[in-house]
Amino acid sequence: MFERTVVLIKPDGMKKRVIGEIIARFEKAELSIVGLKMVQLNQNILDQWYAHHKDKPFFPELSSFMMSSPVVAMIVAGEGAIQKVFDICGPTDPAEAYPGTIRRDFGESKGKNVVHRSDSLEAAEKEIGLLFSDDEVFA
Ligand code: FUP
Repeated sequence: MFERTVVLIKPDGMKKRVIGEIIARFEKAELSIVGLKMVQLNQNILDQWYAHHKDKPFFPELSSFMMSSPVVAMIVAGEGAIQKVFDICGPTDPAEAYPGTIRRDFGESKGKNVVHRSDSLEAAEKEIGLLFSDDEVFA
């Protein structure tokens, strides 16, 4: 199924200067970038983005980290994009990820794990709505 998913390059990824490397991995997997920009996240967006984590003890730290620098936001699209992007990024904890995944190769911890990717089609559509206007989306 043709799907869209949202990837954020988090502040730790921005600092490591791996934007190009990350995009290249998606493109090499036959996925397309159909929306791309830099964004400064704020608390209002993060409250909605991480609504399912709002009561978790790590939420305040997660929020302040996500606002600590601008991030790159992109919409990655293609056949089976949700699963493909999951596989390319690896699991939340870089220590549990396979070598060759973005999180294993560049991540440091569950918090500093370089990228966000949508959990599901529903999450992707919600995230696209939070960050992109209609004229910024090209598929
Ligand atoms: P993921 O879907 O892999 O981004 O992971 P989650 O939705 O479970 O978590 C969202 C973010 O919360 C992670 F990217 C980092 C942060 N987090 C922590 O900082 N500590 C934790 O124990 C779990 C998640």
